[in-house]
Amino acid sequence: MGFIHGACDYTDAQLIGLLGNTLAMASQVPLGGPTAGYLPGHVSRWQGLRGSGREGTQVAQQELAIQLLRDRQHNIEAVVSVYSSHFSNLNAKLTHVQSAISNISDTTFTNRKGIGGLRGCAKGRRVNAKCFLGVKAFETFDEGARLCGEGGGRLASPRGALEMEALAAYTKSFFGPGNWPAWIGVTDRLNEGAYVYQDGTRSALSDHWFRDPQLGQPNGGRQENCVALSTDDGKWWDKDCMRRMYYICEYDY
Ligand SMILES: [Ca+2]
Repeated sequence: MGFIHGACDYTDAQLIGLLGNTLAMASQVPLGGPTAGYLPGHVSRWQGLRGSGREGTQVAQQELAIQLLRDRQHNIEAVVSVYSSHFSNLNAKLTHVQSAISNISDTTFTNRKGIGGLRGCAKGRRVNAKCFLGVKAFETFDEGARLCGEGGGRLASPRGALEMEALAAYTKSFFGPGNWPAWIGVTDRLNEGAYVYQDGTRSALSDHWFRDPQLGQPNGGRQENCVALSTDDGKWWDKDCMRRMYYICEYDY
């Protein structure tokens, strides 16, 4: 935007220099006023000062230069005010855009959950308000969890005997024939011996571990902190989380 006053024909540096020059020249300026070209555009103001009878004095010169700086300052403040307003508007629009992106993200996650639930329940096995879906791809525990999450679900988290029985029956039919280990969403990574689901809640199941005089589970200590099912009998084994094996997702129904 342009400036209104003639004072703004000068830059700040020029005006400050002008004030210095004015003071320096004050003793040399004749009583007749500034010479032609000196303070261009402000001769009329100078002439107004002449009427006060102070022309040619140091005070008049200083007042004129100071007034020019004040005019300039006023215009700078006006410009700053306009830009502040623009920034305020931009900030409001940015907040609006961020809100829209957040809504889209929420909607996308909701859609993913919906699609995952439909797919999981169409191809997998429903029990209570969830559906289990086995995946025949070899992944680490964390990668399996991530892939289940991409579909809006999580690694299978059987809560209670009914869900555990349904999961065992489903995995036997889905992964069979044969016996495979498959990740479910239970670990004791944070606290050895304390088995929790991915949301941090404790597993209340207690009679699901594989029992054997030599190979009784869990037996891996701090080397094995993730739980896999054996797909022929649904028994739990603690395994090294970095091993790659089949995994089972669950989706909300
Ligand atoms: Ca462990």
